[in-house]
Amino acid sequence: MPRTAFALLLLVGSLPYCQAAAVEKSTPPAKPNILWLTCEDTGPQLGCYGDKYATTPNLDRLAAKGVHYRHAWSNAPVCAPARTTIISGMYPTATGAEHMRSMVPMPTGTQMYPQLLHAAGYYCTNNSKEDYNLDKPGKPGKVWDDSSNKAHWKNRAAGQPFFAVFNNTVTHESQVRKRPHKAVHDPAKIRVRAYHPDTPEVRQDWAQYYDNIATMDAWAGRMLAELEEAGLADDTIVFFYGDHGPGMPRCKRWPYNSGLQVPLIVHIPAKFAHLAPKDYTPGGKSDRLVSFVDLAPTLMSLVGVKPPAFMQGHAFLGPHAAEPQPYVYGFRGRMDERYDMVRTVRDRRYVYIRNYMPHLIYGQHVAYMFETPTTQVWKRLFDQGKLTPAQSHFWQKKPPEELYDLENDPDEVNNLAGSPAHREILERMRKAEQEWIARVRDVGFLPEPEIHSRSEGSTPCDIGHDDAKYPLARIVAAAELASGLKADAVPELKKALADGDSAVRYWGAMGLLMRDRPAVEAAHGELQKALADAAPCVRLAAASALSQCGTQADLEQALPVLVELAPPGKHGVNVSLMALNAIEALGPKADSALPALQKLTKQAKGGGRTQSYDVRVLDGLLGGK
Ligand SMILES: [Ca+2]
Repeated sequence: MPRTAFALLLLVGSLPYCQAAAVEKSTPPAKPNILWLTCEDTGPQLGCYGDKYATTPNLDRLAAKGVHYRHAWSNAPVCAPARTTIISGMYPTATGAEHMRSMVPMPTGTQMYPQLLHAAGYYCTNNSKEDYNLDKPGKPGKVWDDSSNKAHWKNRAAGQPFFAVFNNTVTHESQVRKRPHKAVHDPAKIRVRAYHPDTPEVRQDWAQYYDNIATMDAWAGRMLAELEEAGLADDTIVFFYGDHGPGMPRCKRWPYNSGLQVPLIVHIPAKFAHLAPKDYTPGGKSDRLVSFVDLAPTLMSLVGVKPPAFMQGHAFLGPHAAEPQPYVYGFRGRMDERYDMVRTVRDRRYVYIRNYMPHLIYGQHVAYMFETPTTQVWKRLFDQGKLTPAQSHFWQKKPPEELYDLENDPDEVNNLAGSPAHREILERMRKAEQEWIARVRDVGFLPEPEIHSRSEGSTPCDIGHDDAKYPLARIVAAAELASGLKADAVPELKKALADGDSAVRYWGAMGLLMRDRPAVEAAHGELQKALADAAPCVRLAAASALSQCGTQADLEQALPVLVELAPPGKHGVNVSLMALNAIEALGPKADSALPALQKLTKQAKGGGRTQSYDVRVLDGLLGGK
């Protein structure tokens, strides 16, 4: 060793601590560890968000040294599609993964973000909920080094940077209604939302929700202490967020702000100040609009990797941070056993909602949601006619469009879609929604069975980008026409039934169903012809229209078509589920079909991630018969 180098080594070795630190500073900064603390079903009901009723000292302390986002959205108001958005960095409406507990392959040429973190040298763990509607590519271990209830950053190799997710479940919907429970937060002091009735059940559920948040907060405190005790707090960027809005009806599962707004706190230690945005100040608030689709690109940016082009969100931290965006987006597809289709856009002040199935009430009977006392008492009071208009809204059919001013109406009960004073805002946000659909190539305009059948041998996202296989503009136009509910659209809807594309024909039949008997009578011949359509979804929509809105003779002709589509072994579980829903919508008019359905009880089991959704509808249909 040359003498000078040896001398330098001796010198460095004997430097006092502060000078050694100065030497370290001149070397490129190490990669940050990243810790995500997440929890179930939690909106921004934390002290740091101004909620004085909440007991969240640990998260408030984290927010006091970090930044919290005032307008963070989960994109989806329910677990699986929300988590699917995060893992892929893409909208599930684009990947065909929007429906609850469905399963589709990842688009060609894409990866789940932990795979990209691996490539950047990270040890990646998930403890432990996944719930992705996308197949994990490769063998076990390819996406996560460990994804289990044992997964922990402690198991990484010496010196390896880590990315670790911990998901707390104590705040889950199922725990809000768990009884017996003695409320710690005083139910008398709850702010009852304008859409909920003020009853003891509603107050108890909300109080329990806040109790669970306090328990979760203590857990977050322990997770942060563990990091501190390991001497890693200065080397670790911490995120905290909820996976979608509160586990209460009209919060969870609905793409209002009440279902999509989540708390998001980020703490960047001083060592990584260069990764923080310019306006980052300890204890600061950010007005930037961010959503789950932005998380994967933000992670890429934080570890120094340019977000890949397939990711549809925008990094909001690190060297690859994009400019703030004017809107965030939300959606709702099938929730458990019930179909629906909604798209949502918000800016800092307004929420715009487009309902593509306005003929269905908001509060369809999702069995799991009806286990919550609030849901039960709310429906009972509606049936008894004891609710105000704002409280009744949830149990009625939807308008095609909704617009809410979050500044003046935070509970979103005063629909401004018809307000002349808000016309320009409505048009601007409607345009933003339509541009988003076109930009990401939203494949949700296909009925769910066709998302799968059209993409056989490929992926829904891939075919979604192929105009020959998915003529998006024509299909969206048909859906807009159908669900816009304009009475003069009937001739166009009749024409749609003769279209070469089955999804256009489907929306044609749906549009007639949505307009009830006069439209069904006007298109009687076309609908009868559609009962023999080659596409099961078109037969289903036409049979629904004729059986629900037609004459007794129409019912007798159409009901057997629905019964034929009902066995899950015949056209797949999604067609079966749609057929069972259509039969159920007929009420007592479908009684003659019940013996045939009785035979299905042995076949129905959904299978895979759809679990027993078909069984739930069948049980409802056959209940007591
Ligand atoms: Ca959840």
